[in-house]
Amino acid sequence: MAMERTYIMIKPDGVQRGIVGNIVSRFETKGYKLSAMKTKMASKELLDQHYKDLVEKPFFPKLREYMMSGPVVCMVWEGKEAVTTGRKMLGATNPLASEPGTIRGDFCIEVGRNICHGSDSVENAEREIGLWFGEGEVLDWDSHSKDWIYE
Ligand code: DAT
Ligand code: MG
Repeated sequence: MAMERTYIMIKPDGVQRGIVGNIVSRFETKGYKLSAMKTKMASKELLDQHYKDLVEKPFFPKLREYMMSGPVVCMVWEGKEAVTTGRKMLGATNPLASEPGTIRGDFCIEVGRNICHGSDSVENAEREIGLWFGEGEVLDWDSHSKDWIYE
């Protein structure tokens, strides 16, 4: 079975508003495996790399300022189709277009305060995990639930 890892990050508004537990709980109860988690203050350089395709956009300075305004929670979740499913669980980039039941659909209103990030491809997930986590921080472990989650 092809297992994937995705990089999920709770942005400063998600941390400030106390939504960390709810977001972690959704991925946990879905059946995904937590491979890494930590709090961090994002640096300008790290954000420029993370959002490398967006640095020329007019909204980028505000996005960077928002992302540096407080701690973020960095996580790696692992499981079958974790990247695509993680994006579905987050909802659309613009929270007003996100379906109820998704994280953005349930908890936020504006695109500039959309509380979470999720990798959009397996390739980008690997790149982002490498940016936000150091050697040895992402763990490979066996979940005792795996035979109850996967056939
Ligand atoms: P996503 O976070 O859904 O992958 P993205 O990678 O296109 O979306 O953009 C990264 C973040 O940048 C997004 O979560 C919020 C912000 N952003 C995107 N488009 C924007 C816009 N038109 N105006 C303001 N902020 C925007
Ligand atoms: Mg993106």
